[in-house]
Amino acid sequence: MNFEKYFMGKIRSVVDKYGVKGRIAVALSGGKDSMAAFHALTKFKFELIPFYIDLGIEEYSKACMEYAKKICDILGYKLQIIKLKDYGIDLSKARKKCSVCGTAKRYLMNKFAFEHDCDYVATGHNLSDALTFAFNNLASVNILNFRGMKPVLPGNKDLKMAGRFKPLFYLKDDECMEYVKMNEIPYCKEKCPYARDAPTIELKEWIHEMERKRNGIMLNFAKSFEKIEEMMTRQQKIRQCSICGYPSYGNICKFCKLRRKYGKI
Ligand code: Q46
Ligand code: ZN
Repeated sequence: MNFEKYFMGKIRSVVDKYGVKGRIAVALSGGKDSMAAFHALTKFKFELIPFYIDLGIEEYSKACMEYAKKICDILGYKLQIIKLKDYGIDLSKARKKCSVCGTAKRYLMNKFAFEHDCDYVATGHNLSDALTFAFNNLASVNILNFRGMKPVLPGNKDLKMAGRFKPLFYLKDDECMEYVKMNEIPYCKEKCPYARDAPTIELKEWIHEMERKRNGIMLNFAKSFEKIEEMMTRQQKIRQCSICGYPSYGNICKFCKLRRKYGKI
């Protein structure tokens, strides 16, 4: 089987298994994975709405946005842009930058998808990222964060919650890179200046090392984690945030708490 067929087959297996269809908001970060995901999704019969979240991180965010615009020009789409600054959040002033950034991205992706009447928001998370995230949580006894170890999570319109779709869930880092190269997809090679998460980089290397020794182990890990996620009877109730009305585990969602902290609510 040629590589393109193999790559598209992995995405199709997710689409078919979970019956993904309809309007999909595609979160572009400018990096190789989201660009690859977007490029591949254009070959399906979806209605795609690409968007970019400008995190306001110096030159890095500008460079990434240029690449996101470039791929949209190539594929004939208009890029929509959301600015974190408009919500009163300045990452340069945040102490735990990645944690604030992660909460904001999750929130804004969902909000964008919901407001644009999309069934899902698609992201570029691949198999290597998913496993690194899972092992990192295991290493910190953070079992609840297992939620998300699935390529598709259903939405809930009543809770203003769009579905989540990770088309590259069964594809490794190097496979995404190969797809990008084969299709001459432009992407931003710069790293976020706030990225300094050495332990997760080491974890990722360790996972890839295991894969070199035992081909297929990554896919098996992912399948096992997916089963555990399905079996976990985590009945943490999702409700609506009393301030913004979007999904929340508590009375007030994490994003509104952030905005409160930064004095915009
Ligand atoms: S979380 Fe942290 Fe990333 Fe946000 S602040 Fe940069 S490194 S971009 S995936
Ligand atoms: Zn809220």
